[in-house]
Amino acid sequence: EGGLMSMGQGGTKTLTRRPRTALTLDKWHMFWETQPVRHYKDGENQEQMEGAIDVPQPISDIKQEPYNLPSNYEWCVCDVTNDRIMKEVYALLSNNYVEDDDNMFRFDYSVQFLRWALQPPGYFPDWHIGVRAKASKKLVAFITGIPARVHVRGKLVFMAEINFLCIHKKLRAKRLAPVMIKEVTRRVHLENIWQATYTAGVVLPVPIATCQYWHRSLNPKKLIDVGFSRLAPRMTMSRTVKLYHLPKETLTPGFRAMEKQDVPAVTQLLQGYLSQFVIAPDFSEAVVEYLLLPIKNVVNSYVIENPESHIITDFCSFYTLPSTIIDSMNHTQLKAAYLYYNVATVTPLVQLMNDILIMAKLSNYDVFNALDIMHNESFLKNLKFGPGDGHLHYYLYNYSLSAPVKPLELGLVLL
Ligand code: MYA
Repeated sequence: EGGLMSMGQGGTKTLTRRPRTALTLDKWHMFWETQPVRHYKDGENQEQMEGAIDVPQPISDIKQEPYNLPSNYEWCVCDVTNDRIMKEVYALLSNNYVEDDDNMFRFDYSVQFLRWALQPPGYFPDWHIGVRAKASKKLVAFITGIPARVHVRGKLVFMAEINFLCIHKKLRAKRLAPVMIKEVTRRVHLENIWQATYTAGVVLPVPIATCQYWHRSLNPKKLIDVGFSRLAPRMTMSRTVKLYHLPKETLTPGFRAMEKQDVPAVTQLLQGYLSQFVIAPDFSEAVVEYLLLPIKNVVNSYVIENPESHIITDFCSFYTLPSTIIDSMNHTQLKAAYLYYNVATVTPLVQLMNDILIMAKLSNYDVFNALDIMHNESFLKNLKFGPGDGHLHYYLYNYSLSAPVKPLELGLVLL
């Protein structure tokens, strides 16, 4: 992968769980070859069946004991309500989770964020899986699942969303990941759920879609100082600062933070909007209340309430995911906002997104990130987002699509 910092308009780096080495399509996947996922040999152009690859087993046939780990390690459940355990999870992830190719930035999911992400309505505590060293009890690996109802081409599918797969740097390349994936799969099966979805920067068999991150500088000086982006050719710092300047107040009348009383209206907006996408979550009011009511430094959500009719016409949201700046003199953390779910029915989407940028700027975020999914393409260039250098691949486990999906057909955001 060449040209990390060489994108036209002052290239921007992306932390998108990217492959360290380019994987070729015919790479032999010792583990993935054995799994119910699509395989490259299935032929990309051939017409595929749509639906489950393997049929569900009777629950009584599912292995009752956990998979075997190497003898020095043991399974544990990570109780995310426990402060001491969350400190350990945070320490593992903040030191060993996803980095960019040049090892300049590493995701720094906060404890509060992890708690939010891991306890949606109906979550299963034993899908929060840790691996400890037997002797020292040190937490050395982690993987999580949460339940989700996802529409796939109009069909409602009960799934697990798998995330936060992390193995301590000292234990890499020892084939621990396949055991962890098999173990989370076993626990998901025990709940009679047979499909999963996940995103990764690595190319595995076989992405259903490949998306790109776009970045909108909010604090260009800091982004350039820490090497996240660079000054575009023929641009000075002061012209760059001016270019990304935003108003001090939002522009749309009726723009305000979402409140509990908005949950039914926001749920209706989301259900209406998301039904057009090939892959999209099925949001109940309970899930909307849980995932989208604002939590400081975790998730920000806004609505437009018509000043006369008091009808909620539009909705937008972002989540907070900072990155550690690994070796910087002046700064330790990059404060990033990630676009989450939006619905614009009356306000033009570009205007709504301009307002959310203003909110992020007012709250001191350094950068605003968005994928090219849903209708995001329609405002990215206009609002001075620049393409990042990383891709994010979306996957389904045990579900085959009859055709690959375009980013703009995706209505699902994974954290
Ligand atoms: S994506 C974020 C992943 N985490 C990171 O990138 C953090 C930094 N990296 C690490 O901690 C390690 O490098 C990890 C791999 C843990 C990623 N997804 O143990 P190994 C395959 C799936 O020797 P390590 C996220 O969290 C690889 O192709 N598979 O390797 C979503 C090879 O298999 P194969 C991956 O480097 C996770 C095998 O693992 C990934 O020590 C979704 C090598 O194992 C990856 N990101 O550890 C998980 N990376 O030989 C799948 C490598 O076949 C869920 N590999 O090529 C599936 C659905 C399960 C539920 C189903 C329910 C029905």
